[in-house]
Amino acid sequence: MTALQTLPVDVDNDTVVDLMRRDGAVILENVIDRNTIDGVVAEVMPFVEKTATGRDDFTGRSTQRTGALVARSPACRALVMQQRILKAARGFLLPFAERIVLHLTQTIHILPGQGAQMIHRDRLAWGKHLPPSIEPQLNTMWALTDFTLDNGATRVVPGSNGWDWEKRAEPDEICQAQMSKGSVLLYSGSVLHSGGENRSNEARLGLNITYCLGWLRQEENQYLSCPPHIASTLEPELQELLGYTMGNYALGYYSDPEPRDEVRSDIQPPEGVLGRRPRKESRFEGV
Ligand SMILES: O=C(O)CCC(=O)C(=O)O
Ligand SMILES: [Fe+2]
Repeated sequence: MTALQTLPVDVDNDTVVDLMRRDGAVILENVIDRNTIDGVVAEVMPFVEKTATGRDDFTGRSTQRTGALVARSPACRALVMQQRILKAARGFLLPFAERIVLHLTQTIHILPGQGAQMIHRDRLAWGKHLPPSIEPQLNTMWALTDFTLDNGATRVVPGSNGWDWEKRAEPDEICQAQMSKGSVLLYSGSVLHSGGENRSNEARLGLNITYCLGWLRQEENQYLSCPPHIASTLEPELQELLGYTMGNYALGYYSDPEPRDEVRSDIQPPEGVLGRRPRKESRFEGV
């Protein structure tokens, strides 16, 4: 059985990327400090507490999944842009694209009594249409509580990123991402994994931030989850990760759907969001 490797945060990027290619997953230890974690938890918990539990066995009937975290939580924005992690994500994904984008943001709060999630590959979000040689996605699971064998630490099958699609994992091939609060599990879209069973009396809180190739459709619709009037207040790097810039020479342009100035000066924008929409002269400009 291949074990899941745990590395110090200052390890060189090639080692991280090589392990991602070999095992499909690796843990980086103590990437953020306790104060930063406390800040994230304080911002996300009010939303988590209002989130309904999952609707089926995959989303988890005793699991709360809470998204739109770029719009909702400035502290999460910093983690989306955490440079150590972005370097690993770019090293892993950029052989296959010009740029990466944010695929989803989601806290996963596994409550006591939640059984293990079914083992899966996240790249199935795009069906089986992408050739196996393309790595479409890199996930991060930030431990906002300790991740233990008992409280639902993510299950991972190291090396299964290279397996045939149909091959099943034997129980002794499944590892768990035991890690302390502040550490991060990196795992590819191709590796078999799942949420673990929570047999403890405490909830497990993970922050799943994932990145994908810039030419793929994002799992969480970032234009709706972080609409233009919020996106226009963010740093350029974050705007780019959301997808509010050209993905390539022709990818992602837009035209003003209500060209008021040029065509009908009598149409005025309604109050509210539309009135605050970024204009074409901003960096959101299309062609
Ligand atoms: O909660 C976890 O540890 C993993 C969840 C997961 O893999 C998923 O929902 O796709
Ligand atoms: Fe998953």
